Amino acid sequence: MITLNQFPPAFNLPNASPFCMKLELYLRMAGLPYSNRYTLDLHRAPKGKFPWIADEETIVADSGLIIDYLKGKYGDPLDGTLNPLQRAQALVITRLFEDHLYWALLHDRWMAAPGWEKTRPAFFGSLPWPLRIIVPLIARRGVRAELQGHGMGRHTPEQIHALGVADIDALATLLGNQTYFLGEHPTSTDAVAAAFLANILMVPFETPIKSATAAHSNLSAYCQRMAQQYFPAG
Ligand SMILES: N[C@@H](CCC(=O)N[C@@H](CS)C(=O)NCC(=O)O)C(=O)O
Repeated sequence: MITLNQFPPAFNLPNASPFCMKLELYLRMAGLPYSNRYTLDLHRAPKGKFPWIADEETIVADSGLIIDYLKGKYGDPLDGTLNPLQRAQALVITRLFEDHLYWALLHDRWMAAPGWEKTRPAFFGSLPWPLRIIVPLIARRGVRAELQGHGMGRHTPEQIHALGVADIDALATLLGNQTYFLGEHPTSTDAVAAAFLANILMVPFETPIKSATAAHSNLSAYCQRMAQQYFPAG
């Protein structure tokens, strides 16, 4: 049995980490049995980040590398028949979500006041005092440094929002009137897309990127469809 190690759920999402939600969604889409282990302890995480899995004796970290491992061991029911163009599209879409849009999302949650007001209690509210006060300050300092390191954090909030909205507009065009991002069949790219879009649309605070996403009726309908299909109870 696969054990999925991830943060506890927050914001009424299966997971408020888009990478964790992506992997859980992938496991459901691929029909692989798993159990969740919710934890805040990053010390045991092989790369210091969530998600990571234990599959009997095998430990794998990083959502993308875990999916590669799962495909190798259990087969590839979602992406096995993709053609080279679709594989290239999958890579580009995944990189856009994970290596660009993610950083705008991170800014809105951790740096912008409306997001931080909700993020702090949602992520750290269960900690005992005084950790409840200290840990968010340290974590926020770490995220600020990461945003600076990536470069997104060096832009003004207006520039960050313009960059994120441009990503969302491009993604809405790519989805068009298809049922899934690569056509009429779900693929692992939809695990990425649905997890990131839900983590933008379902958070309890308003951002220009959230408004832009909601304004694209194809993206919001897609999110609802994916949630109903793979997280019907949630
Ligand atoms: N490339 C990694 C990214 C994972 C990642 O960034 N996880 C974040 C949560 S969204 C994390 O664990 N952050 C904790 C930290 O950096 O201390 C993956 O695909 O799994």
